[in-house]
Amino acid sequence: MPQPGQESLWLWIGAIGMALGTIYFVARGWGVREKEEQTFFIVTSFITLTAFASYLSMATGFGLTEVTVGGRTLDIYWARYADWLITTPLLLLDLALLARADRNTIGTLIGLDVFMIATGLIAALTTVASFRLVWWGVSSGALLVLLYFLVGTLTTQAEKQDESVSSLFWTLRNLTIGLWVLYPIVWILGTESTLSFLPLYWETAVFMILDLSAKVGFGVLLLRSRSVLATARKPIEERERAPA
Ligand SMILES: *C/C=C(C)/C=C/C=C(C)/C=C/C1=C(C)CCCC1(C)C
Repeated sequence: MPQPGQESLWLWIGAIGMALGTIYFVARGWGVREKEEQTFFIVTSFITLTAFASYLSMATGFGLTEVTVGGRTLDIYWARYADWLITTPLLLLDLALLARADRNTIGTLIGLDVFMIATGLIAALTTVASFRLVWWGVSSGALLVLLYFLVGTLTTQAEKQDESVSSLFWTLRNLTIGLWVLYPIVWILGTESTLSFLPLYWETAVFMILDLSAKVGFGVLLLRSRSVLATARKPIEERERAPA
């Protein structure tokens, strides 16, 4: 099993950050009694808990493999993709619950997302340099379609919600778009594309900052206001009987 180099510093920081995020979300959610509100705390805690395990596995070398591309050996942290396969659908689920999205919208978003990460994993493990870029292109195409649904259908559904809910949705949606588009760019600049403008050390640092922002940062903003979460999940009829 290959062992992480200097970049393990960032992986340990990532693991600690995800652990602290999880503890914080669980602690905040502990006293919440309303089932509908609890959902947000449960989903969000599992996001950072999963990422914690992934970072720990990368820091300790389990999540690392080597791929030989055109005679060059690349260090590939495959555990990232296992993490993202679970955590990115959960992040979308949080957004969808906030927007009270219908089942087809949730299915489409999560389907595109799983397709994006799975094809990204193929890109990372493929041994022919040009095919790696082809898979990167396929995965990036899925990201663009996903963002199209996020900005279109999901936003339309969110705008039907109370003002406080739709404004929180707006903030989290923009944070998500802003951060998610950076992932394929870091990938292409980093070691995975074999271009290596960004050496593995710096690539690992940037992914760590992106991951902490997209998960812990996202969670802190989402779970900040209990009253907004209560409004977001209150049954529609109840809301109409007693307007907030
Ligand atoms: C918490 C982790 C998050 C929010 C991860 C998001 C990851 C992506 C949006 C990854 C996208 C990629 C492509 C669009 C192209 C291929 C390479 C990937 C997997 C980095």
